[in-house]
Amino acid sequence: MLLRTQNKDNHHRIRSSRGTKASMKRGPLPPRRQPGTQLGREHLQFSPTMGPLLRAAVLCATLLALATAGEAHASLKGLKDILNIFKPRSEKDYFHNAFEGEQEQAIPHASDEPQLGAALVPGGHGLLKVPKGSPPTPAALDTIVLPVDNAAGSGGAWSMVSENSGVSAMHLVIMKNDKAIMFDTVTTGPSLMRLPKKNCRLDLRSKEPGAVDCSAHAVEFDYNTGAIRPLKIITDTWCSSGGFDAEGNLVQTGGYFEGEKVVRYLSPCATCDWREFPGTLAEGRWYGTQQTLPDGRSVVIGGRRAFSYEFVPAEGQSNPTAVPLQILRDTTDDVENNLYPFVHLLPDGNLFIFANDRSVVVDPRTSQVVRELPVLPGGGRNYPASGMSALLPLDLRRGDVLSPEVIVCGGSPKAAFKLGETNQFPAALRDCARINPTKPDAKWATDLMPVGRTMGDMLILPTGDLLILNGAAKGCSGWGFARQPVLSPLLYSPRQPRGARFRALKATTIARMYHATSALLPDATVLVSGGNTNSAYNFSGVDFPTEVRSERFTPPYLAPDRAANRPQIDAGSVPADGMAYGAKFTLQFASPAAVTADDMKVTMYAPPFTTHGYSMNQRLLVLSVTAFVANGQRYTITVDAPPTPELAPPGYYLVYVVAKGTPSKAAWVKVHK
Ligand SMILES: [Cu+2]
Repeated sequence: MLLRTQNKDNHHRIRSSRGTKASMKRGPLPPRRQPGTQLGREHLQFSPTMGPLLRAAVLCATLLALATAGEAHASLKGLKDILNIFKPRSEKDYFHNAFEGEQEQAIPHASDEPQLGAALVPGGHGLLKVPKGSPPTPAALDTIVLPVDNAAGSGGAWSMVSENSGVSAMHLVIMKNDKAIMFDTVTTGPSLMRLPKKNCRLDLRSKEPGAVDCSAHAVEFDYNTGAIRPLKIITDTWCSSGGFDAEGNLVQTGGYFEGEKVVRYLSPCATCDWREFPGTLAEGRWYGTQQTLPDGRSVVIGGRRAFSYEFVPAEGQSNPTAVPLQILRDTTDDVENNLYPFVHLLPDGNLFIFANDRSVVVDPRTSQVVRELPVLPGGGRNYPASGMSALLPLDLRRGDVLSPEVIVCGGSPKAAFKLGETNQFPAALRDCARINPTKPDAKWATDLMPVGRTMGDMLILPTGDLLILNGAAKGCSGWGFARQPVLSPLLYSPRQPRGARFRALKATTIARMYHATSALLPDATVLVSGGNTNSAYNFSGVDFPTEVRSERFTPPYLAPDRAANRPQIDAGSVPADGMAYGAKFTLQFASPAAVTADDMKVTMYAPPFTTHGYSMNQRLLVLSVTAFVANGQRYTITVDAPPTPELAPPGYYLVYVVAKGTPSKAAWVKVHK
């Protein structure tokens, strides 16, 4: 049976009733709450909705804007769709956005949990067994694996970190205490991890006041042992955003419904849990992008029907207003295609902001648009078209400060989401384009990936190469809207000439499309997790079961035949007071093979917040080596720290020593004034 929805801007539409068994038995729609309803914690309040007069004004303004923008020729139906996207949200709208009918709209409660068919894992401290799956469907077997070019050496290796991470990692981040934080949403229903009985979360959307939900929707995950610690999130983190402050605390913003204006904090410690501040943001940030600024603050940009940006205020404060950002309004098409905008902090302190197929440079200090860049033709690049983007490594030895480059790869044809509604899955985009946004006459330079990819992840590796992984060759983001998972990662070497930059690496066996994530680890391997193209945790009777397995990808640079090249940082030599802007930074390392200064690179990586195929705040700097002293197999290396916080906002970075292309394990280093 095909389920359809009337609402045109529902990106989490349910395709087939097969995938929603668990949710079918959910309770009825919870009663509507009035704005400002007290929810048991004095700072948990629903956001006020716009008054009818204001709504009418916005509608008129939108019509006028569309007409003057030359879109008056749009069909009435198309216009209705667009207006719907621009309409301010109401409570009704939230529920209809997410689920099918009233039966689908309620959040599941504790009594639904046995439906997962899972017994507790003995000694698993609340972990439920992964329910039995069903045989792979034809769609599941239709995958893309590219041949590995072994002439160039190893294609890397895959291994399993955990068969059961408890939650499916829609959001993934690595903390400075060497733990991963993985989280999902409270909207997805029961996960495979339970909160301790006395520490269940208040279910804000249950019809029974005081009802609790004992599913964990976030975990702290030890990527070395697979051990899990449940974390308690109260407000909904569905399709939210995040980054770090200067002290290495996770600052996490937005989400869905009662979560949309929330700012949450999580500190890196063995007993830390979320602290949540509803009502902090001026606008709801559902599918927004967060970026750390040179002053250590975070800026949050965009989100559904949020054509603005705002700075995360000090903890406990709130924002009265946001700063309008016209490009977000201008690039909203009838299925949006401009959510989770790509944002990169440029070396001059300006922000590059890419939405749909357009980009601008904005000065966040003056809120001026400094430059409009040329359109990138070919399709949509942001959610639900979901391409990839990164700021290419800033090589301070080469003067990349003056010519920073942004890369945007893949995505989907603009109509992909609409086509998905009728079971059509167009080929994802193959092109990869680069631009230097600081140049007044900047132009996109385009290259082609071996295969098209939507919902891929793009991580910068410690060597300065990029890793492209996860995603699909057909379709786009949304529940059940993609086909042909691409199982092969690609290595992208930005310094190679066009046409020689891509190399296919060893393929995984696990499809990871919608809501999958990955993260570079301090040991220079990559954690790959998540993936759920269903509306709830669903392990059988669907083309792509919910993924709770976490894998490790070991890139070719750590192949066994390169072990002798691997430098080892002497932890005791890493300055305890971190790295000050513009100062010399010295550390020692050992190397089994003899190395010279010419063999060496020292790089520093800002650990990103990854969700929906985009790693927010990711950046890599290659530092200038100013002294190199060999003493047997031990070496002392001195580099110049980045001179300004525009190059590297304050916070904790992973510093790698790279010898002949093989990175060490990293040291966490605090970068500060
Ligand atoms: Cu999502």
